Amino acid sequence: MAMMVFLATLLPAVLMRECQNENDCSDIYNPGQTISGIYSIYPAGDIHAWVYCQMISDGNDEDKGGWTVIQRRMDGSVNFYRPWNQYKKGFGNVESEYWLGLENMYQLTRNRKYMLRVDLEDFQGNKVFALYSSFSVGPEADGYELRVSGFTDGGAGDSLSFHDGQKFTTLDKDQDVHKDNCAKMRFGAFWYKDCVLANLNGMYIWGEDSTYIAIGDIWHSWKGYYVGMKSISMKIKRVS
Ligand SMILES: [Ca+2]
Repeated sequence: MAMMVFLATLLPAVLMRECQNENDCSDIYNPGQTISGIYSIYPAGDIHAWVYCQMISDGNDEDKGGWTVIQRRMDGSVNFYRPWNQYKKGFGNVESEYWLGLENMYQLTRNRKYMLRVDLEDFQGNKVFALYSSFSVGPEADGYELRVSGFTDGGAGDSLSFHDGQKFTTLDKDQDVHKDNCAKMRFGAFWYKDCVLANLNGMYIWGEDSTYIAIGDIWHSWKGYYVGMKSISMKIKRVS
């Protein structure tokens, strides 16, 4: 309770609710809450997490609803080159850049069906997205394996299906199929294969930089290996 009061003082614009029945932003949206902002959720029913809920978007009808943002980049303010325990539990600032955490993603998707939308924006203000009708993350015992399918193109092209079925790799935990550690080679952490078409947790390189291949927060099918995004959000919504 003291923490709630503290946060309410610190962030007057932040919306907060406290209810353990709310597993994700869909639960918060459905009763009629339509304002995007920071909310409290319980991915596993008992473990608490703060999250950004995108309630109304600038997209079309199928994009409306309670989207739970599981990853967000917008200004390079948070360092995403982090070890396994950080990617497991989550890190960053929920009001700006953050990673919700692999364990939370597993708990959310283990018993419920979700779609995934990846929104991208470049430094010229162009916006595209990629939609996947099915998204889940496996348990830690399986390396938090990514399962993603059912691509629909929103202008971004498909750079994520390549990573389907891969385990998560960080700088200190190599679970990719490359002989070396892809997280170290690409300065990120991801469901790398041999290594990457989508390096969404890569370095924030402020646009185009061809010094090293694919180290930025890139999405190959839209901008290639050398153009980092200005903003990214990975968000999930329950499929009824
Ligand atoms: Ca490897």
